[in-house]
Amino acid sequence: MSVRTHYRTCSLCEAMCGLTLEVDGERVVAVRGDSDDPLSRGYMCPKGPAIAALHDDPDRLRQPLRRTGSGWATIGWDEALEEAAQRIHEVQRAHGKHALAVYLGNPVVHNLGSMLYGPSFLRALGTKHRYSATSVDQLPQMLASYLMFGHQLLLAVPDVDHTAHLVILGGNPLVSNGSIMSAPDMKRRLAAIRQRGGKVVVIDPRRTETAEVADEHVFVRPGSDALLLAAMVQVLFAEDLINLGHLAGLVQGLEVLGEVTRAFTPDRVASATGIDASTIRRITREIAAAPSAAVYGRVGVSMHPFGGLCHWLVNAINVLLGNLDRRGGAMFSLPAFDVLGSPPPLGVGRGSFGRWRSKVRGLPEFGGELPVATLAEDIAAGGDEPIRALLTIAGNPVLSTPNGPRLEAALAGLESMISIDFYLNETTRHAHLILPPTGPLEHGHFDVVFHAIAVRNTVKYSPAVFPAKAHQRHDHEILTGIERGLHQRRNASLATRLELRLRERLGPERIIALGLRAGPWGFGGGLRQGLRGVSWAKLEAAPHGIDLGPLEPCLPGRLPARRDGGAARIDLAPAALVADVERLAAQLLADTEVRERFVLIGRRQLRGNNSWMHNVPKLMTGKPRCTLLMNPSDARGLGVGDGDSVRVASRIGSVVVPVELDDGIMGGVVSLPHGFGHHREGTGQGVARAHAGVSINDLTDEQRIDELSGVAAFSGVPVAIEVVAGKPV
Ligand SMILES: Nc1nc2c(c(=O)[nH]1)N[C@H]1C(S)=C(S)[C@@H](COP(=O)(O)OP(=O)(O)OC[C@H]3O[C@@H](n4cnc5c(=O)[nH]c(N)nc54)[C@H](O)[C@@H]3O)O[C@H]1N2
Ligand SMILES: Nc1nc2c(c(=O)[nH]1)N[C@H]1C(S)=C(S)[C@@H](COP(=O)(O)OP(=O)(O)OC[C@H]3O[C@@H](n4cnc5c(=O)[nH]c(N)nc54)[C@H](O)[C@@H]3O)O[C@H]1N2
Ligand code: SF4
Ligand SMILES: [Mo]
Repeated sequence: MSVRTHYRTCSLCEAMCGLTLEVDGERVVAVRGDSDDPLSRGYMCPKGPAIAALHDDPDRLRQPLRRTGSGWATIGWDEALEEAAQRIHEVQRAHGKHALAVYLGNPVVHNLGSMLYGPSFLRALGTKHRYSATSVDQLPQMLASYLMFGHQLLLAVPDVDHTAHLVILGGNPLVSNGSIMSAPDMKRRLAAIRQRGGKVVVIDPRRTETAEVADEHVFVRPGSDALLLAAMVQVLFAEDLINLGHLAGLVQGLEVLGEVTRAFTPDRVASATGIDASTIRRITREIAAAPSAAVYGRVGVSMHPFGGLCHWLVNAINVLLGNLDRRGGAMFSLPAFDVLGSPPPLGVGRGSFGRWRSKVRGLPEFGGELPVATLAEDIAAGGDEPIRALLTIAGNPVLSTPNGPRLEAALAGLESMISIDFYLNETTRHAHLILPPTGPLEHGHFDVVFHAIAVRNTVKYSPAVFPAKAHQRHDHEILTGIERGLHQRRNASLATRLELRLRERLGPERIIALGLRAGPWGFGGGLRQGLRGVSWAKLEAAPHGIDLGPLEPCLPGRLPARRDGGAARIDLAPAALVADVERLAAQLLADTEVRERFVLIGRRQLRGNNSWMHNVPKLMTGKPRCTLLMNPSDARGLGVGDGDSVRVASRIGSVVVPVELDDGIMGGVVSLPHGFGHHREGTGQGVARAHAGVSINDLTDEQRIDELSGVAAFSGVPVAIEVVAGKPV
């Protein structure tokens, strides 16, 4: 057999690394970083080669499964799609359209077909019980963008390749490879900042891998960042450091921002944050004095009790110093397929907030979704509009959302559950029907989302490495297949059926081609790409991708017009955020009370990807990774040594886990990685089971949320720790 070479964007995380795959027949025989990829320039992480193992994994499902009395039966696609439509139809007819809940997992945003076909599919389902990984992740960041800039996807990305000063709060890009900042090879990019004479500061309860290569690391008490950021804003006002620069004519709410942060002086927040007042003043002054600077906050300040306030204040600091939309500051990408500039169905709408509320706690809808921290209680609530069925797409909420065990119990009681996923995991094992789509190498790939939040404008399409076999279906084909079944059962109008037919005929690639022509680098817009701009033909002729250059200033053009018809504005003091400051002030007062002995935070690992990819043998070699990081002085106090087992208990449950001593973690803070807990019966991932670990979300509390946004507050869950007699389990 002759070996073929394929160039491809890795779709496993946000970094979009270019991979070079050597393929022999049905097998990938070698994977290297593609040095000609304009974004990743040869970098890849250990998960890149693992894409080959995913392809070969014998545990990966390739045909639909139906639950039987004694296990699972393989069924054909026609039958499976009919059954899925029938199950959804029956539940919605009997109990109303909201009786179906949907959970969309993280890989949806990495899948071309799901991204383009998901929105219309969800509209066809018509349920307001939509949940997704957004509410255990970036929801507050999107909320801040929606309220301040007028669009949920106008997410500012640090211009790492030009900045003179980068401040990272609650992100560990050396391990996560950058998030809402697609930036492969962050180690080199951070080193370049320092080589240019710039500075990198990391603010984190743990001296992370990123902190190790930074100029300065500042410990912060988990959950206290909004106080720190408010104090930084206070310093900017008090010391007259504000310099709006080119943003001056665009900003409103400056005085209100100054007023509501006035009380949060560095001295007042020092004890609660664990950072002394002089350090807070100095790091703020340094940001203000830098020729350009970007403050960047990610999941550690997003899945946080004050996630919304954190991201508001991060944006505010960038605006107050004129660093938003300026080279070296926090900038906006301009993707060739413009998911935020295009109207639906090519693009995503500007957003919405609070149009409806969750059944029990009354938490607000955002962008058409409810916070997943409410899913289990919403199922249990019953009532007029009960949830009786669940559809999960590319998700594992039993391991990924707060209080997994409560959700697990709720799933067991559903009338119907359907999962679109190629693994039998801790969640899909509860389904009545599992519909497995093609794997990452079996469909074409174009990043619809991540080009919009990348540190450089590039564009790339990767065709399927292995064409799908007759017995396989892509995610978008599964979605349209179910939709068609629903149309038949609902006697849908001819127009509705024709619209679906058109979408089926088009396919994701043609939709991208249309979007590229209509987009900012297409006809008319992309002069630098030749007179005719970026087109599908050009993309196909450029297998490594096309470089569109560094991020460029784009305001005010990119700000959507206001709904009231007024001129576009950056709002520094949106009412919903200002109103939440009262809750922050209460946190400051509460700080004088006795503190919990320990608080729990999470961490990511280079060789893992949320709750999946623990079934790839090569990624699971070496010492067990699901350990509880603990500061040696805390360990001495408890009388535990490295490797000893402890029981960690929270309000909702307890787990037993080995301790790993780490002097890089703050005293009183312990850390567990998320996505483990593969011991549950009835899953189909043998390798993962052999490295089961425990799930951090058997400890996290679904009642602990950011009350503004409803995002799960994983940062700083109070836990008690006790030594387990005997040696490690
Ligand atoms: N305590 C704590 N909990 C967390 C986090 C944390 O830091 N701490 N992180 C949170 C974050 S940021 C996120 S994003 C969530 C992620 O959590 P989830 O949204 O549950 O997503 P994953 O764990 O990535 O689950 C992926 C599932 O998708 C399937 N899959 C992969 N690719 C495809 C595909 O192309 N199509 C389909 N149909 N299925 C596919 C895999 O087989 C796997 O079963 O976890 C969150 N949970
Ligand atoms: N290898 C790998 N890469 C991934 C993933 C993965 O599972 N594995 N997941 C992907 C996904 S879905 C996402 S969303 C991104 C996330 O990417 P990142 O946001 O970079 O996520 P983490 O690496 O979890 O870094 C979060 C940091 O926040 C810190 N932290 C915790 N609590 C607090 C707090 O209260 N305040 C502050 N200041 N810091 C706090 C933690 O110590 C940790 O260092 O990563 C993506 N990339
Ligand atoms: S960092 Fe790793 S997982 Fe992420 S895109 Fe690159 S190779 Fe893939
Ligand atoms: Mo995420």
